[in-house]
Amino acid sequence: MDKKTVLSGIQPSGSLTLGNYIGALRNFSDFQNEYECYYCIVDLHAITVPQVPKDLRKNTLEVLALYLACGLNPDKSTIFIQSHVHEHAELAWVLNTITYMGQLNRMTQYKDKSRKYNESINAGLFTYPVLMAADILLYQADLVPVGEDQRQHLELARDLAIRFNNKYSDTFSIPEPFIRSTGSKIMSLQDPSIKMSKSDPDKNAYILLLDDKDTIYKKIKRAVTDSENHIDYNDRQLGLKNLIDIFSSLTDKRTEEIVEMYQNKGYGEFKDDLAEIIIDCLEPIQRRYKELISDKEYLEKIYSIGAIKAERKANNTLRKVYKKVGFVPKPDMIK
Ligand code: AQP
Repeated sequence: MDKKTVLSGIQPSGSLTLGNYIGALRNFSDFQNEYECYYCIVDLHAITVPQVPKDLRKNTLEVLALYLACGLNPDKSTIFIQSHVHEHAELAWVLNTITYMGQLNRMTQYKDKSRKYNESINAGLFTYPVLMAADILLYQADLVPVGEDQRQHLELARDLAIRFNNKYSDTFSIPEPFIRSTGSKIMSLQDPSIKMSKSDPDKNAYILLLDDKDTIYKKIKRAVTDSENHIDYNDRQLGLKNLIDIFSSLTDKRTEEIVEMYQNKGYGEFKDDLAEIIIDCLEPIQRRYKELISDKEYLEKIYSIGAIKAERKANNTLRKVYKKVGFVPKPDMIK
């Protein structure tokens, strides 16, 4: 039987956070044995908000090294850089023509980001979810591991796949999101009403996968809690709830168990233990990352092979799409 396909990606729009790890990256390697996996670094998405070119290049390699350090195996998964596979932009164009403006207007990420970057709102930011649909549909993905914030974009990808299939005949698989019940939305450590984001201007709002021990310890100590001074998991104590979610995600302990463990103990002790748990989780990743990031030749080999493998599958889908919409096939001699 054919293996089902998994696809996911992360933007190299900064250094990766614990939110990116818990919500998405840590799940990636789980699929490698049973699925055909495609994991990309979505640099085309990253330029929908302002980027410094040399930082974008650096961050792209950093994300690649982190993918590998977090357990992605290039012999099992296809790991590539989105801009190396031109089919993404081409399929996005075709999908743009069957996407309703009203659907894009409803996207909460677009609303949030256009508030945040109000001086540089561009058409790319608006059509970002269409490009994401193209990323997914090109590989005929069945499953897409993402954080909760991407659920709405996944819905659009499903919608566009169904619309295209109905209009032109069966072409795309209909993707399902894979979103865990715990840790799918890690919140800012400074404002637990908003998501932890790598582009947050407040460095204390997030923990980076590459933060050193002292920094992690300090950021957890400074994390906003409340004055109730009683460990509990509820919507009144949102800061604490978020910290318990992080604890639970990294230890696989249920939130009730954690609350029980810290009855009659102070926030200080809880935070000390949490910082230790995060440090222990990140330590082996950071060690492996340091080796990988200094071996540029190896990284280049990985993303070159990845691009060839990804393009093979992407091109196969795009050719079908072009044929179905009525484009004249390109003669072999100019392929
Ligand atoms: N706080 C989070 N909790 C759980 N999952 C999260 N993800 C992001 N933040 C959290 C998941 O990480 C994957 C990659 O995200 P992305 O970089 O492609 O885009 P994003 O969701 O916009 O992430 P950021 O960190 O907030 O980036 P910026 O600041 O550049 O916008 C996705 O699966 C996402 O759900």
